[in-house]
Amino acid sequence: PRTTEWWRHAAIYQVYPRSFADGNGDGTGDLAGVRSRLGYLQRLGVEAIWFSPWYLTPMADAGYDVTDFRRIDPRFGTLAEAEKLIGEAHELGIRIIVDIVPNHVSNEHAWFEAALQSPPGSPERDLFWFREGRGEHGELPPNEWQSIFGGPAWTRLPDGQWYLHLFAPEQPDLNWRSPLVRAEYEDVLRFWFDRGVDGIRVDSAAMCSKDPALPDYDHSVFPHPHPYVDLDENHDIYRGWRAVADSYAEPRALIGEVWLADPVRFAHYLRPDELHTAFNFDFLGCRWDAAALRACIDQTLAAHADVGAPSTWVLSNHDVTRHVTRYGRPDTSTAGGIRQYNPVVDEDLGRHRARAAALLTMALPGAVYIYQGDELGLPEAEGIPADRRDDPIYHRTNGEDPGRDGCRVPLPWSGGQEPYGFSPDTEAGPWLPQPASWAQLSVAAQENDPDSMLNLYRRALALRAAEPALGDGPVTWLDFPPGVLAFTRGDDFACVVNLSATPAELPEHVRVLITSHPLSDGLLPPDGSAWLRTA
Ligand code: TEU
Repeated sequence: PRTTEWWRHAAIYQVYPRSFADGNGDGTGDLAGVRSRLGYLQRLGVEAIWFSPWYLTPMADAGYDVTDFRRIDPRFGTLAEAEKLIGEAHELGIRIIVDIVPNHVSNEHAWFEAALQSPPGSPERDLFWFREGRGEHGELPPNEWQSIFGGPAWTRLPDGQWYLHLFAPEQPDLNWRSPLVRAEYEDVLRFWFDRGVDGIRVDSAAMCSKDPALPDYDHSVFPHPHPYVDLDENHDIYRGWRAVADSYAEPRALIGEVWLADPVRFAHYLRPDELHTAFNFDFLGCRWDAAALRACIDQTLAAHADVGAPSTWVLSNHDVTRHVTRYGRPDTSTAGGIRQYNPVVDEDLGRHRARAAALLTMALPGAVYIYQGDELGLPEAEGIPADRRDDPIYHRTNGEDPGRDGCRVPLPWSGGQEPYGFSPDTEAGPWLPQPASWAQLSVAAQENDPDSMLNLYRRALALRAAEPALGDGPVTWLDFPPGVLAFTRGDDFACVVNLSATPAELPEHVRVLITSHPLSDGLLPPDGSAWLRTA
């Protein structure tokens, strides 16, 4: 069923502005590029677009280091263009979600520049986490916390104080105990809601509050991999944001990036006075295995039922290895996880499974997310030379972790070689190199192939939008042989996903609505899925 609470059932497309489409030929994606392809997104059948940050940024962490939330980065365009884009998308029936980053700002943000100019103990420094170091001369960091990107989570200033950054040194963490920080972000939300934005994706939502004692944690006692994750104080922040969102006549949604393994603590963020939905990273990281997926789906639905929130299903994003590559690991026991570490990958197997996974995610209850390029069946781009890599994770781990550039390569639209229509023909190449093999994966190459991934997504999204049983609502599991996931939605819709190694029989007297692969003698092939009309 579909209601005005669009976040409960929408098909949401993530645009990573730097790599979607380049309108001015400088090799970097921009809002002009997106505006010229809104028709493509409408034709695909998406109901909302989530933009990764488009704000003024030095690009130390690809835009997640924000200098000013009220300005569009000149690489992407202007505020006027963003407002036009919002209007044009609404004209096409597409909602807009912007990405807000509360945990930190850029080290070039006015607040941090003021803090650097101010003495220890000043109010300017109180907006962040500045501390004296340990050791005889304060030469050791205030605690042993490690940055998620590698290395210590502290950087020392010439005046001897250290400041906290859970991510890159260019991303100083904000002190959310400060009323100034809370007031500013609630005003930023109003700034975008006032401009017609329909939703906010909340970056690193479980990490904003810290125990002011900044203690080292005994990990045998405190289970979180990162000690600073998920303190109850976070919830106060989002109760304030929820009050802002609920003050608008048109429904505005708060969508949390909540990296929490504990489903109950995860669901706490989705209580009726907090965030509306959150990304389901358990499902994203789940290996391609029927029992594992079934357990993950059941756990997700139970946790969400407890707080009355809609679930969400996502397979890829700008932080993880693309799922065509993750699912392409022949050993399914390693076919989950969020980033690959040079395993053997069978790309065709991965794409085969990704087709089945697309129908699975679109049939499950709740909202479904599509990362740009999922609809083309793009794999992780391999072999990006070190001097072209941009991700601080790669650089801070000296390549130990290949980082996230491989899932951020500019999309292939047409043509037989770089820039594959991503940019108008100019001498400026795309900001990351595109693989030679991507010619046959481009939009143009798939446009008229009825069996392409692109047309599978188009057909499935159109069916999903037209099927009253899909979107929000219950799911009932059917008993099938091991390795086969099957469930019904509403009175007469079923989805069957065959993760076993042998063809699977479908129920009697059904009409097949769509399959990820042709049936063979009426049987569903291994790694295949189908939607059925049952009555
Ligand atoms: O990601 C938060 C986050 O924790 C991820 O970085 C994740 O832990 C990691 O990438 C996978 O191991 C958000 C954004 O999605 C990410 O792009 C930013 O780099 C990060 O916050 C800092 O803003």
